Amino acid sequence: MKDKNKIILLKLGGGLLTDKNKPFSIREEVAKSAVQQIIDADEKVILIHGGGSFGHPLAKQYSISKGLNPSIENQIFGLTQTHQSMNKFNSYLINLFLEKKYPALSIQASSIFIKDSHKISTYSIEIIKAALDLNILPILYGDIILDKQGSFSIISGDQIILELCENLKKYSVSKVIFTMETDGIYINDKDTNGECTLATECNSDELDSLNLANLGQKIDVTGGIKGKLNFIKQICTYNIPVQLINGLKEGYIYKSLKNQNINCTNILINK
Ligand code: IP8
Repeated sequence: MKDKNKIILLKLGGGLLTDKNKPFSIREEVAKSAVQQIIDADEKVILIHGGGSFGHPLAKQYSISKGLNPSIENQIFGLTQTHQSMNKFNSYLINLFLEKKYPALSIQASSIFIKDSHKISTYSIEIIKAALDLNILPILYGDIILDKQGSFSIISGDQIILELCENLKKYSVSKVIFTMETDGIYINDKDTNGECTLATECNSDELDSLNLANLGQKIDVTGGIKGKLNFIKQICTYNIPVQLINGLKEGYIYKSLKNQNINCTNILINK
C-alpha cells in the first residue's frame, strides 16, 4: 500500500519545456509527454516548473532579481508583466492536465510567499496541503516575490522546492526530481572519446568540489547549474534524496516517479 503522506517534488525545468533563447516558445511535444507521464505514474506529487523563455528574458530586461531600481524605466510594470507571462505559461500546463480530466491546481508562489529582510516567509502553505488531501495535483512555478521592505525579486522553482522541503510538515518528501535537458551533471573528466563524464552518483558533501563541465549557458537570472547545486545541497540537509534526470528521454519522468532504473545523476545523502 502507498504511504499516503509521502510526496515527490518534481521540477520541470524551464529550459526543457521552452526554448529559453526564443521568447514565449513552448516545446509542446515535450510538455505533453511530461504531463502524460505524470498522469500515468499516478503518484502523489507536487509539480514545480521553471521560467524558461516566459520568465527569464523579461526578468532580465527589467532587472527584477536585483530589486527595486527607480532608474529602470517601467520596472514595476515589468514586474507584473513577468508574473503574468509565467501565469500564461502555467495556464498552458494546467490545461494539458485538465484536458485529460486530471485535477491540477495552479498555486502562485507570489501569493503564498513574501520576503522579509532577504528571508522568505511562508504564508499560505496550508493551501498546498489542503489540495493534496483532496488528491489534487498542486502546480507551482518560478515567480516574482514581493518583500516587506518595499522591493521585490524572483523566486525560482528550485527555491520553492527548498521552501516546501522545509515547511511541508504533514507530508514527508521522499524524493526531489529535477528534470532537465541532459542526463544529469557532467564533470570535466574526459572519457575515451574525449567527452565529459556523467556523474551518475555523487555524495551531497561533494557537490561544492565538482569540476563541472561547461555545457553552454542560456539566459538564466536565477543562477544556472551552480545555483541549482547550492539548492540541492540544502535539500540534502533534510535527508531527502535528489535525482537529476533527462526529461527529453522517453519515459524517464515516469520511470523516475516509479523509482525505476535510469541513466541519471543521483545525489546521495551523507549519513
Ligand atoms: O526557471 C525563474 O524560475 P526558474 C522564474 O526555476 C522567473 O529559475 C520568473 C524568471
